[in-house]
Amino acid sequence: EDIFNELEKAYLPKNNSCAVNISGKSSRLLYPLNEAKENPTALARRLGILPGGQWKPSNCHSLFNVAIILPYRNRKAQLTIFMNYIHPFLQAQNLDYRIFVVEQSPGREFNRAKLFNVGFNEAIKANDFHCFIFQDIDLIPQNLDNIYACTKMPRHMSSSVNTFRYNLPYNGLFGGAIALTREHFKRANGFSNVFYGWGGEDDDFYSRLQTRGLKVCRFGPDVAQYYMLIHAKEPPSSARFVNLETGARRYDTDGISNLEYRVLSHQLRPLYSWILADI
Ligand code: NGS
Repeated sequence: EDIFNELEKAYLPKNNSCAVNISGKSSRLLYPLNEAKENPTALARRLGILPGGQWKPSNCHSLFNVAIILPYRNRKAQLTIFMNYIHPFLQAQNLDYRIFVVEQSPGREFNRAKLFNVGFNEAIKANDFHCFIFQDIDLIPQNLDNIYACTKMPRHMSSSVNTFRYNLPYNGLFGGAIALTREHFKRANGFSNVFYGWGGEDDDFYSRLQTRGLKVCRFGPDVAQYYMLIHAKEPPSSARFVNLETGARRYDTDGISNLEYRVLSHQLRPLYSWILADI
């Protein structure tokens, strides 16, 4: 299929549009390894990144206006590796982007899905983003053809991960990294807010999309390749199956529509916008 026709453009500039770098070549991005850790300010300056992790090409009009939402807690080393890698990657794709890291305050178990909802809600206050990438920081995209922009259908971006030997474990997997337009996300009422602890929230979200008539797409396994950074596996939540089974009843009432949280802190850090939320 023609990827170009599948892309949902945020802007339609009359002239001087940025090239869309879908070249068929895999990425070879090399840069000093620990710069994001040792000196994030220097890295931001070198790459021309504005405070809060914002960037756009200066010599052409980007076709895509993208918010990248990363849920976070307690994985500092991975966060710096991710930042080191992702900025040059996104810049090579000529995107107009901003990165949001949404950290969950201490207390309850991690709620990845609700942090995505918070990130979405805060991002749309900040800018008129058209496209949203929701992704885990342990996933490093390996191919520049895997464009961090939205397709006409919601897209599962990480269908080919090294830990699964670059195979898709099951057809309904919609975890890891996904791309949706603002319209798609609103139509699904975002993610469920009730999935505390590991597992199931992505399966629930996939069902939401299906129920709303939103079919998903994937690029080929050679393009959708990711390398997963190693970490200890979380014990799965015991409530996840019950939450999944009862999920359909809550699609309209549990999500963006009833989202409640408190922003405890909001900082424009050199490589990303940091939001600390009590959820
Ligand atoms: C399923 C989980 C998903 C998870 C997927 C892959 O079993 O949330 O495994 O996980 N669903 C349930 O637990 C109901 S992974 O192997 O990548 O850690 O995304």
